[in-house]
Amino acid sequence: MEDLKSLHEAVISGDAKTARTITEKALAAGIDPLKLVNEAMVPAMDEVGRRFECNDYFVPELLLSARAMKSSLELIRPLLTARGDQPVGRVVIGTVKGDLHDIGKNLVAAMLEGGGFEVIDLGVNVAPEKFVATVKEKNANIVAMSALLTTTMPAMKTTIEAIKEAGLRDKVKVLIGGAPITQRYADEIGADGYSDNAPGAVGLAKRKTAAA
Ligand code: B12
Repeated sequence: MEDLKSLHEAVISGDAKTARTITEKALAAGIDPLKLVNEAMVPAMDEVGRRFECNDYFVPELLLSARAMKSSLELIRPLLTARGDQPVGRVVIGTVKGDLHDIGKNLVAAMLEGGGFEVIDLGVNVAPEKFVATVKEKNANIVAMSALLTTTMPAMKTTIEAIKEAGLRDKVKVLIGGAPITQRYADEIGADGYSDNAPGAVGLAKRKTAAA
């Protein structure tokens, strides 16, 4: 499909304007927004990551690609958030302390909203105390954490510990994700669930709230 290919290329080359224009055009033509995300944008960011690894790309290029991805996602996000009146559950989501990556987290947040959850998005670089305070304040039943750096993964463990110390561990299910995260790591730090993709995060959130 021509639009998918050009969107893929626009994200790789960090051309936000073109990425947005193609997205607009594709959505107007009735292309499934999820198809744009899963078949053009996510593979494009994978390619950007690969180029970064081989030193073909550096941080400025990453930023441009991330910006292109965001400008396109701005158009897609509202379409993923079809909703009923009663939220299925309330999720506090954020990228953990020290970590500024938010593309995957934003996708997960949008898909959770689309799945009928009320989502409180704390953004990036979220301290454990902030997660805890928001769970209390908003009476949330899910905490969703994202980490993209091996150096920030331990902040997930620290956050779970802070939730325990605040006496809230029985009240919330903790879901984690991000490129370096594995099921094994989730088990190791006592998280309730892990998924390597956004639709998987929604399934997980539904199962975990149903089981509560
Ligand atoms: C874009 C990008 C950036 C952008 C981020 C822009 C932004 N607004 O997010 C910028 C340029 C800012 C950046 C900076 C850095 N980055 Co960077 N970045 C990337 C890159 C290329 C893509 C990440 C991405 O967006 N992927 C696309 C999304 C859709 O995928 P995702 O995040 O994995 O999310 C999916 C799943 O994981 C899952 N998921 C995500 N969160 C959650 C949460 C839950 C609860 C669940 C269930 C699921 C889930 O669902 C998502 C959707 O499918 C990756 C390479 C890569 N391939 O991952 C490097 C990468 C993550 N960065 C890396 C590095 C080293 C850095 C820097 C340290 C570089 C530097 N020297 O300054 C800084 C760190 C800044 C900081 N403190 O955070 C390394 C990390 C290495 C490591 N082992 O830790 C990577 C892997 C590149 C590499 N191969 O070296 N980066």
